[in-house]
Amino acid sequence: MITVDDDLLREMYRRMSRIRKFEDTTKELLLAGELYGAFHTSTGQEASIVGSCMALRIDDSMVGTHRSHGHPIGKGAQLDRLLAELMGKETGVNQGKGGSMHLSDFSVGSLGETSIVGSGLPVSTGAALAYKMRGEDKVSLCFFGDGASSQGTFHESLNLAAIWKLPVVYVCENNGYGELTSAKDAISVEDISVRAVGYDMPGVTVDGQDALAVFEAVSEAVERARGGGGPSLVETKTYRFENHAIGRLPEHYRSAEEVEYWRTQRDPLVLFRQVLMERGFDEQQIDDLDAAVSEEIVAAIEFARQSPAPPPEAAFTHLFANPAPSAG
Ligand SMILES: Cc1ncc(C[n+]2csc(CCOP(=O)(O)OP(=O)(O)O)c2C)c(N)n1
Ligand SMILES: [Mg+2]
Repeated sequence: MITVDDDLLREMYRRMSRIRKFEDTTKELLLAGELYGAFHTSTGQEASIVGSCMALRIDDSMVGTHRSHGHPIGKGAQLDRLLAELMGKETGVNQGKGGSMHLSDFSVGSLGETSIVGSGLPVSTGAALAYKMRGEDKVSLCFFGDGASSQGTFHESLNLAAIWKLPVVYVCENNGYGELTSAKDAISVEDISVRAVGYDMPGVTVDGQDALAVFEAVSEAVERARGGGGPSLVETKTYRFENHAIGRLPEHYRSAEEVEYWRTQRDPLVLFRQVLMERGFDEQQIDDLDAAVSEEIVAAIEFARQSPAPPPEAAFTHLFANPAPSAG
């Protein structure tokens, strides 16, 4: 058993609260027309994110997915620069050029994410290879969905990581669906963690709504990776409370009862509140944590709104090749 002190418990709740309020805010701003594009929120998956990220050191790296506003926050990112990025502002973590699905924040070890499902797997495996070759004791963690676990990149990455005993932890966030398709119709196994057997690495399935259960499983995998024991696969069974992307696709593929069940009975923040109370925190202390996060959100919105858009010439910087048209 890993011991978790009060400071860690408090920080876990704070980070989950930051993700929940940040995502609720992005939904509100999107529907109000202040943000635009396809927004895949991680509401409902906070325990999986925070339990995993808090098992890492700040200098360990993490790679996210198309559903990754929450993952950098789980790793400790500032909300104001993240929101400014979603608004396409110059003060954003990627100077307004990344946006919702291409965020990175190296200051907290968030290596990045892309909209290509499964693309993070080889990136995180490559980061782990770099750490091993340089003799660094860092660990690389990769988040991906149940849908991504059937991509070729999943199998290629796990195979290489196992052969080379790379310091990488694969965290499959199984929220039961890939867009509108149920995992039951698309995935050959009930528990994705059993796929680890094919690559001779440990695989475990945990309750993804229980931050402590995730923290414990990922901490064990991180310790193994850092100690030279190679990669692991952790599957977190979770659920996204919102539609695949806000305001985009119809909801007919899941029943209202199912969504209601997860929202009311399996909300990771409500469940963690109970854990805190059992550990001696009182309601007021938890409300105070939420109130402080709300203030942070208000400040982040103000910061993002007030920030300037990038100047037009910024379109020609940060390119692999510079195709800027010549004046003549
Ligand atoms: C290579 C690729 N194929 C298909 C898509 C379209 N697409 C976007 S999200 C998604 C579902 C991914 O499901 P999962 O990996 O379970 O992640 P979740 O959205 O549930 O977090 C698909 C098929 C894509 N973006 N990239
Ligand atoms: Mg999924």
